[in-house]
Amino acid sequence: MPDFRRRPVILTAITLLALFAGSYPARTQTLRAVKERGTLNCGVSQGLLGFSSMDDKNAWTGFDVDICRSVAAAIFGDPDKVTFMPLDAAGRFTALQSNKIDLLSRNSTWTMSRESSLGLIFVGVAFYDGQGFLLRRDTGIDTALQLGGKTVCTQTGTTSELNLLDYFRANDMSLKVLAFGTAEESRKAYDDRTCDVLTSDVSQLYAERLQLAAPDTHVILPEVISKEPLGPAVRQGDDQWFTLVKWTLYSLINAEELGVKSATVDDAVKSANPNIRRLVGTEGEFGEQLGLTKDWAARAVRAVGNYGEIYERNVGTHSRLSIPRGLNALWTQGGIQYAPPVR
Ligand SMILES: N[C@@H](CCC(=O)N[C@@H](CS)C(=O)NCC(=O)O)C(=O)O
Repeated sequence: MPDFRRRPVILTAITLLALFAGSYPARTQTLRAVKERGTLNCGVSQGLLGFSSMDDKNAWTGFDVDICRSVAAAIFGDPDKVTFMPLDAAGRFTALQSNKIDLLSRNSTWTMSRESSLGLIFVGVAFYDGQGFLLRRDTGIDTALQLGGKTVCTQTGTTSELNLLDYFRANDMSLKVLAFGTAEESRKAYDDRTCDVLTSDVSQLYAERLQLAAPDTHVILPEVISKEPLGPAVRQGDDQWFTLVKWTLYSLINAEELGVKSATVDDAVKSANPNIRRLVGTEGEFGEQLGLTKDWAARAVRAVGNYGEIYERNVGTHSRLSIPRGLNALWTQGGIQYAPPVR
């Protein structure tokens, strides 16, 4: 006689099995979808000089944009196979959660709650940043500790908004906060003196300052009040995609360390150095293990350059922003950019 009491147990087991079988492909679905679509959907900011903005030919350009392009080049051999989706701070994570984008590369800070409660995962740190304050030089203020009572502009849905309150509370200072939906709105409010101070990641303050009428009349105060490790993020649950994006970023950093540049990738293929050989695919099957071809990293570096080239071109000494490398120098050069080895 059948034991009906065991039925619920069996049914639960079957349901769990079906769920497991059904969810397994999720672990590899992003790369497949990107390949089928023929383009990478990449979320970027709406217009942040040096990081993601449109150039005079209406092409997306910048540091964050180049991260998107490097992934497209690793997959397709073509850095233009990217559909850029400009997103504001408040909408960027939902765009990733709802599959609108495959990758978020938008000056986003890696924090615990963005992973523990939003279902996202950061692949690494592309840019070590921190929060700062911008204000008019003629105020004569030279330390953030003199900002008590000021009106400060910031952007909603950002870590900047949260750190700002922490900093003023910790230093027992009052303030008035004006939080806007976009960077442009905050900048305008600062420009027309609705607020006295603009706060954001320091890299963004460099960018915003260039958009003001007389950039030299504004200063960035020396205090950096937070850690803002900015990096690309993906959805949790697709380990193959996470690994692919993470190692594409690391390949750019490793390429700089190994002296492999956009213009020298073809020579690197002939190198006798085993580290270079593994990076560019002359030795090993690292690309295949990612679901790509052996020259995945060579394609990425050929298309956008190594990490140092990307940095200098967009935000460093070869750019209008001219942000010193600082923490973003390689660990071998006094910074903390350090990529695990390709091996
Ligand atoms: N890194 C911070 C701040 C990111 C952020 O969105 N900052 C604004 C303030 S300037 C911005 O870059 N906006 C660019 C845009 O709206 O296009 C975070 O992840 O919350």
